[in-house]
Amino acid sequence: MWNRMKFCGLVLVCVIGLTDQSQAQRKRVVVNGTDCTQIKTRLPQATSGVYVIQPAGVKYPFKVYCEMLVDGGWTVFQRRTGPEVLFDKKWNQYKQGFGNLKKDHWLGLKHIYALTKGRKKNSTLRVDLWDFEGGTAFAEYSDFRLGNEGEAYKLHIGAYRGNAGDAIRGTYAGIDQNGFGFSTSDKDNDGCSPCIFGDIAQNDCSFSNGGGWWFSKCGSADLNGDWHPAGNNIFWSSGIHWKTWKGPAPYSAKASRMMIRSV
Ligand SMILES: *[C@@H]1O[C@H](CO)[C@@H](O)[C@H](O)[C@H]1NC(C)=O
Ligand SMILES: *[C@@H]1O[C@H](CO)[C@@H](O)[C@H](O)[C@H]1NC(C)=O
Ligand SMILES: [Ca+2]
Repeated sequence: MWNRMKFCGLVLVCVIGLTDQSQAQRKRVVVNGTDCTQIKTRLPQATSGVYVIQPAGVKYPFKVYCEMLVDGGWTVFQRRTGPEVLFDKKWNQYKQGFGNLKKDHWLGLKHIYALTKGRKKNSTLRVDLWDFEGGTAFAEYSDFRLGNEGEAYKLHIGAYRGNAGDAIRGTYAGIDQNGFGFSTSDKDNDGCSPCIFGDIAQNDCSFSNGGGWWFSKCGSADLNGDWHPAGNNIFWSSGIHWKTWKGPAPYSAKASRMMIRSV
């Protein structure tokens, strides 16, 4: 270190050299892996919790909650369990993320994009749902990825499997959310201008359904609406809805979780 400083011609160069070095040191200490799947593969005894990850090709590390299950490490990007964290938020908050990683949160579209971008990336999306009667259901999709911000983080999913039904593709034709951009109350990509539902003309799915989502003529899935308590959780237009699982009366789930595993 002393030698380096002694031979530095310019003070500026010395300062840059030192800054670079301390950043490299900080990274070596803090980053646990490229995603939760890699952390679990490298260290099978790793337990569920908050980790720092840095996907390949992404400049900045960020924190995520890893669900370490027997079938691998899953990077959680959405969790709902109660009313504390409001999901009625605008575009920038859905982009950056909000909530508490250990509890209810949305990881952020820019982070989900970072986790799934790149030609060689192949991620599985898993949706877990809990009802108020003790039941659970899940949906899994292969080939999950998002478009970039210029494409409004449009949703791409492949084949479905599970027992919750394929609510992303919808309970009837023409409301498939696959391929649709993300909408919030201040960013409209919902395909309604307006949509006609019975005698209601609907312009803004984000406003009526609540929260941000990949709405397509609204559609059958929206896990970012308002959370409702037991006994008062049916018939709300804004809820935690997966209508291929519970319907046709809109049933708002007790809890939900969305997460990805790299293949
Ligand atoms: C993750 O990184 C933190 C901070 O460097 C470290 O304390 C922890 O042991 C790491 N966890 C694993 C599973 O590698
Ligand atoms: C991604 O992985 C799934 C499951 O292994 C496979 O079925 C699918 O064909 C893969 N897709 C691509 C584009 O490689
Ligand atoms: Ca609209």
